[in-house]
Parts: sequence; structure tokens; C-alpha cells
Amino acid sequence: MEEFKTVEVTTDFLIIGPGMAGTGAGVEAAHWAKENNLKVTIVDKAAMERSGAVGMGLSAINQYQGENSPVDYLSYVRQDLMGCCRDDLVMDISRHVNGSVHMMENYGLPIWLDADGNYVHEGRWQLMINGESYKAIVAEAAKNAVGMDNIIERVFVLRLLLDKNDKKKVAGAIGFNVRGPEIYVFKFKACLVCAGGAVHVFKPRSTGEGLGRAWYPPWNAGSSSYLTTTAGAEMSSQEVVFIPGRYKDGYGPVGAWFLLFKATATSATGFNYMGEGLAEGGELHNWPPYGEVKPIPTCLRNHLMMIEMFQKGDGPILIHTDKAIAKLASAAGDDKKAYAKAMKKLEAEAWEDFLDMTISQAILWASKDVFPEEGPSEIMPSEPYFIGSHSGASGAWTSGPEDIQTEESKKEYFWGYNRMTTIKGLFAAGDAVGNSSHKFSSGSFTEGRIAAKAAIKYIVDNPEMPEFDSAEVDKIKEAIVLPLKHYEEHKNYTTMGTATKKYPQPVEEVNPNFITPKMVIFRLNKIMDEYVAGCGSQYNCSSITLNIALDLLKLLKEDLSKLAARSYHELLRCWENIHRVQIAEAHTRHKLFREETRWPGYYYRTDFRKMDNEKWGKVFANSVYDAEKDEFTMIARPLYHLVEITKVVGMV
Ligand code: SFD
Ligand code: AMP
Repeated sequence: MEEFKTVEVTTDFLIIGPGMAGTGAGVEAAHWAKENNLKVTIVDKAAMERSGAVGMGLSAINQYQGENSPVDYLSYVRQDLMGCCRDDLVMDISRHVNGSVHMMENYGLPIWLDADGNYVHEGRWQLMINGESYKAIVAEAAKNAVGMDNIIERVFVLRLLLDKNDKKKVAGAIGFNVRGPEIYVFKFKACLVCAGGAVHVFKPRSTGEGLGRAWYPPWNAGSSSYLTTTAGAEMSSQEVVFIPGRYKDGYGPVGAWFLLFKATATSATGFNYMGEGLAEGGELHNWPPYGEVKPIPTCLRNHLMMIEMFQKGDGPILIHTDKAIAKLASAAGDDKKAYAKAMKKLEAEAWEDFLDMTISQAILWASKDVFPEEGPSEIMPSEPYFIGSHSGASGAWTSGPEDIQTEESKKEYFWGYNRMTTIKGLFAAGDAVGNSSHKFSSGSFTEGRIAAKAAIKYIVDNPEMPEFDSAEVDKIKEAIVLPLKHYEEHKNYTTMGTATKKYPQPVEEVNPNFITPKMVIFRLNKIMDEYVAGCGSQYNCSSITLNIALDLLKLLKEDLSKLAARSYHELLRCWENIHRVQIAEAHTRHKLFREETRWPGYYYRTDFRKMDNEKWGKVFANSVYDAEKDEFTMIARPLYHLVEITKVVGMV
């Protein structure tokens, strides 16, 4: 094993994960840091030009307010999350997001314009973009602002370090180079965790030949949650996963199809489950008040789909792309040439939607000879993801802005610096923040800006550099390299695994002394799928299954100390899985805590099949983790509605 060298980096503000939130943070922090003579550093586990969820590009900006008010947006988000969101966080992003979108356009992001030069909307809140290079464009802006000397790529941050004199204050972070023997020790006054959501905690529908394909990026491994949780920050809504309904196998998003192309979806025998669900006496009326008003919340759209598939056995669900395209093209009238031209344009837009953001869906269509203008496609509820920025809500419990609070909420939702967690100097944004859902790419960028500005203010107010305990650093350094050591020590005590002439591709190791990262992820996925409401259990769980999962996770956690890595790349895989296991346990405990079914279509508590508005409609499920004792404490925090909503503002 090669000797690891330590690289020490001292800075004022560290941005961990320059995805959408982190690039927004970089641009904003650089501005305020310059005014205050401070240093900003960015660290990414990958290369920021294509890192994170937007690496493949996107075809829409899903949050743009236009002329709508923050209360309008709040009405939509609160409805979509079945009443459960932090009004202050949602409205805070809403009031700033237009500016962020205009900044992106100025950086060179092509937003679709109509003949009059106005933005082309997909729906009320969404804009269509030519977004293949979206991430490269915002990354370039952040690089220019922060300066290349202050950007560190391909370093995986695995743990935060606390102030040795104040365990409620962050002081540093530790990570390693994913391509060579280097450990990075960061020392700073404040940091922003924006390392994305968590994918592959649950068993994906894509297994075998399709393994690795997911809707959200497989390289989002739960680091945001791990870093904040293990630092002792209070977490919130870790039970609220997002199950996107997606084109089967390629995970192509449906938004453009439902909103822009106005497609409908039916069961296999043609039942329009969304239309009928809303009709008088339909299923949605069992979920008042959220099921009774349009737009149908995302989880309830799933719920209706699941009834058709799993209760009635009337799958697959079909999205009628052909009918939608034909209807739009028919606007061209009887002129055959105009109709053909309209069809060509729509066909191109249909393919571009996927080529801009989910290329594998386009490849799958091509390889299966699917012509969207000729016939329907299957859609499916996918596996659960942890994503605080879309229609899920998991993440850190953070301070909100001071000016949007009521007297009552201010005591619970504000503690000095916007988007600071309950640990001093530790800020969060994007997928890392709980209960501020539906911010998507543009809102995440905006939240990064909000958090970065507040963090610089915190640094100006707290200029002393904190100190961490060097003995703790040494302990973590030893733990980092342990998987490489395990492999070296035990690699010969095995039947398969090392590359040989006969087996040039190393086969998965079977070894009594260690466990490979692939084995960990398979075991984790199986536990979560079967006991914590994955697709394999048709999204059902109960206190019995959740407790079984906790027992199995305990055993898995013991085995994590036996992880082995054959290369630096596998060392990354080991640590990603350690992060995944942490969010898996937090999620299971949160699900157990909330004794109701609030988001049918995301998961069902079969022992509490209904919403309990009296008890759970008024609180957030929060938790604090004690890393020394390896113990979670569950907390119910009050859910205040800061604004009375009289009318839910729709989608189109
Ligand atoms: O249609 C570490 N999203 C969509 N948003 C939109 O606005 N429009 C769309 O059309 C969207 N759709 C969509 C979307 C995502 C995906 C994958 C598809 C389709 C196929 C959602 C947005 O992408 C999402 O909301 C934001 O990107 C969230 O931003 P953020 O910053 O919270 O996460 P990130 O961008 O993934 O960045 C994470 C960064 O952290 C790094 N990282 N660095 C160091 N150490 C570690 N341990 C780290 N772990 C992670 C990553 O490398 C990355 O830089 S549609 O489906 O809705
Ligand atoms: P998606 O492509 O599914 O990620 O969706 C993109 C945006 O469109 C999100 O704001 C979704 O909530 C919204 N959306 C997708 N499908 C529908 C639908 N059938 N009805 C209302 N909104 C939708």
C-alpha cells in the first residue's frame, strides 16, 4: 500500500459539493468575500464541469416565478407535500429565484423564446431550455468567481470536524483524493454542505444488465445527510422520500410530457386514473384537503398509478405520447404540409427533452424502435430517492430568513443566519436542506446564494479560526485507509477476485475476512427494498418490518468496519456506502416515528393507513444523532403556517 500524504487547506469558507447549490454559492460567496477580504474554497468529489445531478444536462428550469407571488408558489408546494413544508424557506427561494434564472441566462444558458421573445413555459412554474450544457455553464461562472486556485476537484469529503472547545460548532472537514494517496484536512470558519441527495439506498428497478441506471445520479451517495447528521446537526423529514413516476427502464422525466405536450396517462385497459381520481367519489377524496384540489400532489399521482398496477393488476401504465403529439399538430389545421411540419417540430422536441437530460431514455427508445408519435410508452413508479430539492423533503433543519417569520415561528425557525443548521458555522443548501421542496435546479442555485451570503456574514461576525482536535483527525485518517489495508492483508485468502490470466476481469470477492463495497450496497438495497417500503414490497412497511430493518442495519454497520478496497476508486465506493447506510438508518427511524400515512404513493404504513392531521399534520419529524453513542433522538417540531392559503395556484 502506498504511503498517504496529508494536504492541509486553510480557508475562511468551504463549499462542499459544487452542484447547482454549490455553484450558486460560489458566485455569491466570491462577491461578499471580496468585500471582506476573505478566502472561499470549493471542493468536489468529481470534476465540477459535469458533477452532480445536472451533469447530463436538463431540459427545463422547474422553478421560475415570473409574475407569480411567493404566496402563490407556497400554495402549490404546501399542497404538493400534503401540507408539510417550511413556509419561510419556500417563500424565501421563491422571492429570489427570478434573479438567479436571469443570471444563468446571462452566463449563456439558452432559454426557449417564443416568436414574441417571451420565455416558453412548460407549465406555470417551468421554463424550457436547451440545457445539455447547463452544468458546464454554471460551473464556469463559479470557477470565474472563485478562481481556479481555490477549486479542488476529485476529493471526497467524508466527515466534518467539530471545534475542540465547542461541540456545537464546525471547525473543519476531512476527505481524500479519489485517484491517489492523499488525505485532505480542511480548516475553516464556516462551511456549506451541498453535496446532493442520495441514490441507490433502495434497490433500483434497474438490476442486472441495467444496474447503475437511476433517475437521480448514482454518484449522489447521501454525503449531505451523512456530513450534517454525524456533525450532530438536527435533521428533518428524513422519512419523505421522492418516488418519481418515470418512463420505464430509462427513467425519462414526465414533466414536459404532461405539462408541455399535455399527454394523458391511463391504465393498460384505458382507465384515466388521474381524471377519475379527482371526479366525484374518486379515490383522491379519501385524502382531504390535498386530494380534492388541483394540481394533484405528486405522491397522490403515484398513489393512483399504484392502485391500477398493484391493486387492480391493470398495468402497465401508458402515457399516450402519440395522441398528445397528434392533438398538438392538429392545431396546424387541414393543410397537410403545415401538419407535417408541426409533427416534425414536435417529434424533435420530444427527443430533445430526453437528449438534453436523460440520454439513456432516448437510447432506449431508439434501441427498442419506439416512435413516440406512433404509440404510447410505459411509465412506472421508480425506487425511492432522497432529494430535498424536488418533490421529497429530507434534509437538515435550518434557520430561515428573519423577515418572513411570525412572532411564534421566529422562536422555532430562526437562529441568526439563514440556512445555518443547528451547528454553528455549518450551512446547508439544495438537496441538503429539508422542508424547502420544489426548488429544483434554479431554486437550489438560489438557496446556495442565500446560504453563502449568510455564511460570509457569520464569518465576519465570528472572525476567529476554530481549532479541532488533532487526535480525532489521526483517528479518521486511519479509518480512511482501512479498506485498502484490509484488502492487502486478506487478498490471498480467497477463491476468486484477483485478476488472473484465466479471469482477466476480477470477479466479485468472496472472503471471510472482508466485505466489498458492492456486497454492502447489495445487502443495503435488499434490506431497504424488502422492509422499508421499496418497490419490491410495493412501498409498504409497518413497525414490524421497520424494526426488522433496524436489526439488519445494525449487523450491516458492524460489517462496515471490514470493508475492503482493491483500488482508490473502490475506496471511494466504500465511503459512499458508509454514507448511504447512515441515511438508510435515519430514514427507517423517521418512518417508524411518524405513525401515519401522509404521502400515499411514496410509502404506506400498513399499520397506520390514514393521515392523522390532528397529530402529525402539525409537526415535522426531526432527529439528532449522537455520533459518540451511535444513538438517534427523535423530536417533533411545530409546523407553523405563516400564511393562510385560500386558493391553491395550479400548474398551467
Ligand atoms: O425533469 C461531493 N432536476 C431538475 N431540475 C430542474 O430545474 N429541471 C428539470 O428538468 C429537472 N429534472 C431532473 C433533475 C435532476 C435529474 C438528475 C434529472 C432530471 C435526470 C433536479 C435538479 O437537478 C436538482 O434539484 C439539483 O441539481 C439539486 O442541486 P444540489 O446542488 O443540491 O445537488 P447536485 O446538483 O447533485 O450537486 C451535488 C454536488 O456535490 C458533490 N458531492 N463533493 C465532495 N464530497 C462529497 N462527499 C460529495 N458528494 C457529492 C457532487 O459531485 C456535486 O458537485 S426533472 O426530472 O424534474
Ligand atoms: P418531472 O419531469 O416529473 O420531474 O416534473 C417536472 C415538473 O412538472 C415538476 O414541477 C412536477 O411536479 C411537474 N409535473 C409533472 N407531472 C405533472 C402532472 N401530471 N401534473 C402536474 N404537475 C406535474
